Amino acid sequence: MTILIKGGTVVSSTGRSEADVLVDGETIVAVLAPGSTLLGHDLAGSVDQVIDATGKYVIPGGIDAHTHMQLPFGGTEACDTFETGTIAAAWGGTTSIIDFAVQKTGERVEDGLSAWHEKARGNCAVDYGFHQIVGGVDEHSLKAMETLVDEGITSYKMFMAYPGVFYATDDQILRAMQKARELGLLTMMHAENGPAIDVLAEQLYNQGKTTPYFHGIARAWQMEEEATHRAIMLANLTEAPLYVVHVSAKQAVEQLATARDRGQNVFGETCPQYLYLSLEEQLGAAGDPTWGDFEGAKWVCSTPLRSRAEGHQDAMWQALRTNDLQMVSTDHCPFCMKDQKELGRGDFRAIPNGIGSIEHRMDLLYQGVVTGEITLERWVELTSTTPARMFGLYGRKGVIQPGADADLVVYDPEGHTSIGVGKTHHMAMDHSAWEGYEIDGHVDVVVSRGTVLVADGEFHGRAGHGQYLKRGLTQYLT
Ligand code: DUC
Ligand code: ZN
Ligand code: ZN
Repeated sequence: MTILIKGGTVVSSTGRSEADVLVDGETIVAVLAPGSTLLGHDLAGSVDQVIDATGKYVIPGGIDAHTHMQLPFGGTEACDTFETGTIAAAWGGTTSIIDFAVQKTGERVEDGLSAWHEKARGNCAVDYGFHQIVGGVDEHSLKAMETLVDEGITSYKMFMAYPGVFYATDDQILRAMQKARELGLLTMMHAENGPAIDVLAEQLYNQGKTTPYFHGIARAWQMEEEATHRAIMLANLTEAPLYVVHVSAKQAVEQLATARDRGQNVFGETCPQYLYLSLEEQLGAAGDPTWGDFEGAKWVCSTPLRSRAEGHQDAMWQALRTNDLQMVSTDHCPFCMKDQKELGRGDFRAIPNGIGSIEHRMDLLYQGVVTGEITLERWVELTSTTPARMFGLYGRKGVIQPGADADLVVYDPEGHTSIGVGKTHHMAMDHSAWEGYEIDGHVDVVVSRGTVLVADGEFHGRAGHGQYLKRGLTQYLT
């Protein structure tokens, strides 16, 4: 099957140009100047399919490097399966995800990993890879880390939060980082001081402060800044590269920026929710007729939404411009209000943590181009090119060039996307965290390894098209 994407503006992380993209099978084989006769006088007439991209952008498929399909959490399980979550991803222009295989404390790393392969295999509509959550550091899990690189898993995650669930102590983190340094693994860190947060949360609860808003109060920015600093220091000592996930506090960014200025290999991502949503407007919401002052549960996630009055959202945009933060992932971890978030009615501590955004990341970030927060090129860099480089996929993913996988999105800057249930909602949640958001652009066509997944407002893909991505070592170190 050959496809010619014709007449569009090809956008990369470093520039844009008018060009036609020729796909043969699963691969991009040529990027041609418009009207080029290099491959014949009637290329359009000789291919199997022509996609007209006139007036539109052609970008490399999005890579969401932080998702949690079917994650068991908070007494329930994230409600998107690998099938529903990756179909929603495709609708939104994301053609690769990196999910987290989980080793819980007391389990073997190998068993956790094979359970995740079992969940994903044959069920994904787009390509998928794994990071490994190491939820219990002991001699056995440290030994098991040695096999990860061969499995194509070159990054692992630890938690400084969630005591009793995923929590790692400083001595465990130190030992894991030493091992990661030896193996070339990238350490991903959930940086919040979990034990201190649990004390604050209990105190608030005992004072009768039980609504979702207090989730954000308990998980104060000081808890994020402190843990980020501690992670950076442990990484500095061990010389292990560090990637801090879901950064939301401006003070945490300052810690990252200081370390980067020192030349340390320290990186950070933020997520759409920390760019647009806030403690005051969402966690404190009480307007939904069904949920009343429990409405804020829709937006309970960790790290939490932060106060707009304190300027965290503006600081996240700024950090994306200055490269103090390098990427935007979703931390897609969807729970329904009914039967899931509801578990925490009357006690914010029992609300499953997570927001679902996989379908809207490309659009929400594009809106940042429209409003002048980031450039068009930076949009591509934050959502595709850097994720590919950070997690060892670059060359194959994250770029439009001959030899790369034909993962391509035709994006219409004259189009429009109204986000909300019954409009663009293909995720499994019974609500949208982004209800009412309007985007001045539209994902028109999505191609994954040469197969058209989305076109003309219809899904043409299938569960099982997505393949497991064996990743190389990070390509982003300074
Ligand atoms: N944060 C969330 O919001 N959900 C899952 C785990 C996490 O760290
Ligand atoms: Zn986390
Ligand atoms: Zn996460």
